[in-house]
Amino acid sequence: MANIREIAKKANISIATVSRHLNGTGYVSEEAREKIQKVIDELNYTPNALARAMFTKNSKTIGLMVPNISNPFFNQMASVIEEYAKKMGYTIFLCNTDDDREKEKNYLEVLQSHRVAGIIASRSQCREEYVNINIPIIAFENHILDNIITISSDNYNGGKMAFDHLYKKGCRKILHIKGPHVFEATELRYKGFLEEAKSRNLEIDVIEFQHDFQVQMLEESIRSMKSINNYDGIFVFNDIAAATVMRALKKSGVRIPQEVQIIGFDNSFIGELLYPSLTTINQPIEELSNTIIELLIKIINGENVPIRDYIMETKLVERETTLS
Ligand code: XLF
Repeated sequence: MANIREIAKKANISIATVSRHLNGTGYVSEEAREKIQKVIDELNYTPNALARAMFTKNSKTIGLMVPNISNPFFNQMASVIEEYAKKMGYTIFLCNTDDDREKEKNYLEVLQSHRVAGIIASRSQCREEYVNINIPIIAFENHILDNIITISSDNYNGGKMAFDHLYKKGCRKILHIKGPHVFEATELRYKGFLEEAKSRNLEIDVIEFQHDFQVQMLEESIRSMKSINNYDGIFVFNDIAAATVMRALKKSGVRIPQEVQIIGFDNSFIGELLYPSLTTINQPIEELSNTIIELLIKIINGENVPIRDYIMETKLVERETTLS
């Protein structure tokens, strides 16, 4: 059987372009596509993964779509899922969607063409794109369709705990830096935080970040907040964004926690590496990840799994960015 190298040579196109075309990832011009396809037809070529999948009903592969591969929370999640999957005889096909609907749509097609056994869609930005997909799916955080299980942390309660902690530590001029409104999880954190502030009759300020973690953009947003130094307590929607906020504050000479106390959300590994170390709300990453993959494999194996929201408990982790 022909291989990629031969196809590339015969079509006079680079191996990388042929590979992008076969995997359905990245840009390939229409002209190149046509040339490659012509050679594929002539040589009767079938990509390996597909060839294997054609003999069995589907591959022993699970598609894991993460929204932001540079966020430590999703690194940790992917590692736990991969470990569990491996034990169960599956390999993971990792796709980074960048919270981009088009990218996610494209990956969905690629995963289907590779006949993956199941899909984990984290913080999905798509809905109707999933309607006719006949592959078991589990959603993390953002809901997709009524017949798809959604797993998440108790974000609402986490938001409440964050406020409660800052309040108990004496903060009265409080800012919440919330996540993009298309993230269901951070909307719930915001709601819980606001609800708790209302119950104490305290007005808080809120600003929204447009990205989960893109240092430059976060720093630009922070620079445009002239009054960031006026607060004595800040709740940031996740740990990685909190790290960027801390850096900006420290650069402008603000002392943490003496002048401003900070609380993040996730309890990803960077929290402990920061100085001062970050007080945060723990998302049970192991439990979340194990539940996601365990339920998905059950569905793949035809077991009956109740379709509902699975919500895992959050809890406060006190470190040095809040007063002891
Ligand atoms: O989607 C939310 C926002 O960022 C997710 O749980 C995270 O907290 C991960 O950092």
